[in-house]
Amino acid sequence: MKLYYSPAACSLSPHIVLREAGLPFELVKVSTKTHQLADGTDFFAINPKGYVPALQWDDGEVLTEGPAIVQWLADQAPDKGLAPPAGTRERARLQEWLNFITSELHKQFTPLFSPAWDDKAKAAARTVLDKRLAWVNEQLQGRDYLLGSQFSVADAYLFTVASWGQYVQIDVSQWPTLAAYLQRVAARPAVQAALEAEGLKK
Ligand SMILES: N[C@@H](CCC(=O)N[C@@H](CS)C(=O)NCC(=O)O)C(=O)O
Repeated sequence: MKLYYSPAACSLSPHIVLREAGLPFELVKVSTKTHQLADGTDFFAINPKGYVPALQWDDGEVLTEGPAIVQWLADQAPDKGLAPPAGTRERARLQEWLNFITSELHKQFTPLFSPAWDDKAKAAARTVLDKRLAWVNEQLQGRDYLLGSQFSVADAYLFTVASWGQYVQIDVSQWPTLAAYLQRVAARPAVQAALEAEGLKK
């Protein structure tokens, strides 16, 4: 299968999950500005939504939406414990986190990266993000990962999104539990390998 990605974008989350799961995959880089692949292929022809991540199975069918992709990947490698079994209360907790990260964090960062939003809109997004990240910091107290002691796909997503703070002057060191958590996730070999492959290692 192929993962269409852009360096440091939200596609880093399924990229980490592919490596944590030990599944075979090919990375295909997409420019989120031109919506083209390196060889000039129009990305809209692959994913009409135009955004990454997109996962393409070997028969050509494409799955989009990060939270759906990471859960499907986790279910391909159940022994890795990247998602609790479907139908359990623990799986519902995982989905609660994925939905929170996608709607309350990921999409609040979007205005901060876009020249289309004015300063007032950006300031409002910052206020929401500060509140949400402070709440995440509290939730992580006494836990190694979002679901407890076991790393899950929600951690791959939170790590990806919270790491964007460095690009938009949101200093996560003001939330020490969250900052320590991000270091813990960053230290995982699969995360290091994904960062290296995307050219993000410092
Ligand atoms: N709802 C989508 C959003 C994906 C998304 O926002 N992708 C961004 C990068 S983080 C992107 O590719 N933006 C370029 C564009 O929308 O044209 C998901 O959760 O997967």
